[in-house]
Amino acid sequence: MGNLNEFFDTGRSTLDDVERRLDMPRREFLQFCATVAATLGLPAGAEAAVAKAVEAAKRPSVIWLHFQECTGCSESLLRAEHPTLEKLILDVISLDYHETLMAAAGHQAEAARKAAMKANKGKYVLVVEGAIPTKANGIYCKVGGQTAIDMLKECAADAAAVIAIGSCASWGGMPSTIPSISGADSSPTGSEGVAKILGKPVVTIPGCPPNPYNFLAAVVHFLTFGKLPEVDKLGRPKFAYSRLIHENCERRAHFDAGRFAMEFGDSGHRQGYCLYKLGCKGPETYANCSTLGFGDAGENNWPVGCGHPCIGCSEQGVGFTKPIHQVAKMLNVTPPLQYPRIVEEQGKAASFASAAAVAAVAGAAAGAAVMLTRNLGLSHAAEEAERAKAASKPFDDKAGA
Ligand code: FSX
Ligand code: SF4
Ligand code: F3S
Repeated sequence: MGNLNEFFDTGRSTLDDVERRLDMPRREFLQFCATVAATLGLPAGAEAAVAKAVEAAKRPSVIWLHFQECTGCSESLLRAEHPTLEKLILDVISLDYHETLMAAAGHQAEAARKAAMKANKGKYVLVVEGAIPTKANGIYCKVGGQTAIDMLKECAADAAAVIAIGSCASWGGMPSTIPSISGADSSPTGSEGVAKILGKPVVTIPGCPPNPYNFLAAVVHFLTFGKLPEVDKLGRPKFAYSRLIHENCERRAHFDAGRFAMEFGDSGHRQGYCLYKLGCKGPETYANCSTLGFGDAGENNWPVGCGHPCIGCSEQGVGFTKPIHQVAKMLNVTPPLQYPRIVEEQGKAASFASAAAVAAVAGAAAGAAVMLTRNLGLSHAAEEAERAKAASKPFDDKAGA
């Protein structure tokens, strides 16, 4: 994949143009550029370069395919409200084929796809949403009489770049779940991700649905630097997927102190304690949900922020595979940036002094491992204490309210 800037066709230039084109105040536009720059992990001041690139962008042609999925990826892109992500995405790319959004249907839609592929041969970006069924020669998903396998191969052949959006397209996602019946060794339709079908790596933006800013940031990176962002071995952009959710979770201090919600609705849950004991998969899931949030609905707008354990929807082998009640595997044990408060109403929190002493003597990672073991042990004790308390006393419904 070379420098794709050469494929863009029209020149556009000023902030006034953008304001008019998007019907969006320049302040909102600049705020959006700052958000994208921050998502990409660019240094302070980089929003100016992003703004310049989006202002002047020559829109790449995008062909967007849908296979086995729920259309949540497209929905998440089109449901952000402030600034209007939908306007921006439709402004920075030329969406030439998208089954859900296009007005055309049937033969007309197929003709539009073929025309876009021909007109932009070797230059278009192929975005794939949904898994590809492979059993029985792929007959479980057909569009216009063509199997998903064939359509994907046909469209990828002349694409300049391929992006798999969502967990389904990235690694099979929910459709690839193996049913828990005896003898089952694959999903009913043998669903696979895009890279597996094409036999080559592609950029993946997993999540069910993925955060729309991660997709948009990848596209804006492309516009700003003329290439897609750096990815890990699974094709995931490093700016979004290089850290565990657990590393930046707002409930992390509770985890480190051994303060856990034991049941949905208990006092710990109401006080915002860590959801590890409820099966949160943040410790084994790589994504930026805990720093980026979803949509534009304000604070805490991500699963854990709303009180639901992360199910690891972006992580192959975790999401849709491990049951929600199963506690997460601790992938790496790092010391927290700061230790939590010492005195708490519930549980037996570790003291700052003991935590710091262990970490200092045993070395940071080893110290954290000791604290982790200790706190998980303490949480069991706290759990027992809470159950005993609940058994002898009626539940206080106002706790933590
Ligand atoms: Fe749905 Fe997309 Fe999940 Fe899959 O998102 S939100 S089932 S990742 O392909 O439409
Ligand atoms: Fe957050 Fe989940 Fe980690 Fe607890 S286990 S700190 S809720 S990511
Ligand atoms: Fe999915 Fe977990 Fe993020 S469930 S949306 S990876 S918090």
